[in-house]
Amino acid sequence: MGAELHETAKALVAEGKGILAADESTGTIKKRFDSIQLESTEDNRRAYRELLFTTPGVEEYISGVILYDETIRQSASDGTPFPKLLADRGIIPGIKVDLGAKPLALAEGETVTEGLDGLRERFAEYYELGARFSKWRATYSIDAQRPSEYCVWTNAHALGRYAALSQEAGIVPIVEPEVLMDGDHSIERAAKATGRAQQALFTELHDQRVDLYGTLLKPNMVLSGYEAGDRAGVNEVAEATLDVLTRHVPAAVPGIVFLSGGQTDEDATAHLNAMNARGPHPWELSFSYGRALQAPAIKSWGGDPANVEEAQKAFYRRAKFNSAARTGSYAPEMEAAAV
Ligand code: 5MM
Repeated sequence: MGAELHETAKALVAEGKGILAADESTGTIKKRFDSIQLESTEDNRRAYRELLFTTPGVEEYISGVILYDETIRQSASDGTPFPKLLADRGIIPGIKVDLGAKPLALAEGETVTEGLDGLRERFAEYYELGARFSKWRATYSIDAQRPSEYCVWTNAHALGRYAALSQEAGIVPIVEPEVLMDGDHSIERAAKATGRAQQALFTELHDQRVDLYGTLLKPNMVLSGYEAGDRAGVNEVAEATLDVLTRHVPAAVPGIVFLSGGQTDEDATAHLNAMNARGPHPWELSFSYGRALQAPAIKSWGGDPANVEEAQKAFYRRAKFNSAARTGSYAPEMEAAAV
């Protein structure tokens, strides 16, 4: 089983490829649809995911897709189940298994991610449905008192339990400790909090016998708070993020797949590019973007079947640019050129 996990983890960060996070829960996808004045019905959600998953040529840049519980059970309009449709194109199906970040008891303003109860049985079912990797996201806020050590360790412990169960089921875990960038904090503060969360996470993964060669890390980049006055530029972000990763992420981890966390799509690409331009690194540096891969596509689509082709082109473009960012060969001027 170890060998299979290692192969899957490596395939997810294969040269020039990254992951599409299409695991928006029902509440989150409703917010995305609200922005295009579209009702969030099951069929609209299905149609939107079909648009993404059938984008011509995107398999050149996308190694895997993170699905949501509803989506892994849905099918394309020709009746092909989504996991099969993806696997037939050489894209690995994945599944988000956490049940969301909930208020952490006795810790105002902090959260703990739920979903461990019954997880072994859910993993067995997801494996049958075709999932070969999974994801669990913990969130941490920054302010004068936060993140607390209590929040950091509670989430690290849950991430460890999740990752161990995932590997037991033959499914590669993607551990996602997301330090949120809301607030006016400095990039130094973000670096400290991000490093702290990662250090605790790798302690728990080690103690809970998780095989790092069969695990991927999905971290935030280290940025100034979104409301900070003088925000750090691309080079500073790349250097601060690399510094934190070098200090806290063991080289046994085959790949680091960043989240975009509310950055503009172009910023998310430029930051990844700047980090890879400073390579080689001990791990592959790739992407697992939700918003930064989908934002232009959802806008072009607007819920109208007549716009499917345009929307697919928009998604393809972002996938292609992020693929270029994997080798440090992206340039912002490419945005102006037709793809
Ligand atoms: C796509 O958003 C995912 C699901 O979020 P909810 O569970 O809150 O609905 C999220 O986990 C996502 O996979 C990551 O946070 C990365 O997405 P972004 O948009 O930050 O790149």
